[in-house]
Amino acid sequence: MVFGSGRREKDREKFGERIPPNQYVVDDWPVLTYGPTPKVDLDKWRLRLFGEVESEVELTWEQFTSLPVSTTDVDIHCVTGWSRFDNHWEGVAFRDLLSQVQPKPGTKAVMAHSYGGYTTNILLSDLMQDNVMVAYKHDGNPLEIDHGGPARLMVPHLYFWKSAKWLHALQFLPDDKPGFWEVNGYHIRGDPWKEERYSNW
Ligand SMILES: Nc1nc2c(c(=O)[nH]1)N[C@H]1C(S)=C(S)[C@@H](COP(=O)(O)O)O[C@H]1N2
Ligand SMILES: [Mo]
Repeated sequence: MVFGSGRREKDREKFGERIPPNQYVVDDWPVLTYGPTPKVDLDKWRLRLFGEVESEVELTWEQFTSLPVSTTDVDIHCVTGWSRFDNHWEGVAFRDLLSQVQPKPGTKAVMAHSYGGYTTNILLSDLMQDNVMVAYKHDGNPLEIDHGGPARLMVPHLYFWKSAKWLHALQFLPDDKPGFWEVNGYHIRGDPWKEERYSNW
């Protein structure tokens, strides 16, 4: 294996514009978790939609998986440098999840809350983009616990720390504010194409 800028330069030559600047391609799927991995039984699992919404909801696993199913094939990009091509995801599109609540006028951002306490902020306009979903299957199999099962947020056009594993709640906010890694020096938005890796504020 070639590490460092050599590998990044080679992959840029090989894959061209498909790969964001200064990333390299992996064939395996690294696990990146800060802290312990929470285990959530499906009968206790809930997805809470709260904050700046007309009325809050809490979905059970059965209710959540009864929502329309979407699939998408996308590349994912971790801020530590790896990109993984051609991931096949299955889950509930964020736009379809929004049919469950009515965000109040002026809602700008969402804080994703994970089981275990991890948080990350995403602009509502980013969540409304194509291919954003709460995913529960990857490459045809139920999402493995290390990769965020039962269900994780999946926002492929931003660095992958925005894709909260073990998703438990989406909190609608009047203004954007930093989550866990954003407080600790990561960029507030995290666009890999603009290399928004570290803090701009
Ligand atoms: N709850 C939670 N979600 C998380 C993380 C985490 O530590 N806890 N790590 C983030 C980071 S930095 C990345 S790169 C991806 C990694 O997902 P993976 O382990 O499935 O590759 O999950 C993101 N979501
Ligand atoms: Mo990451």
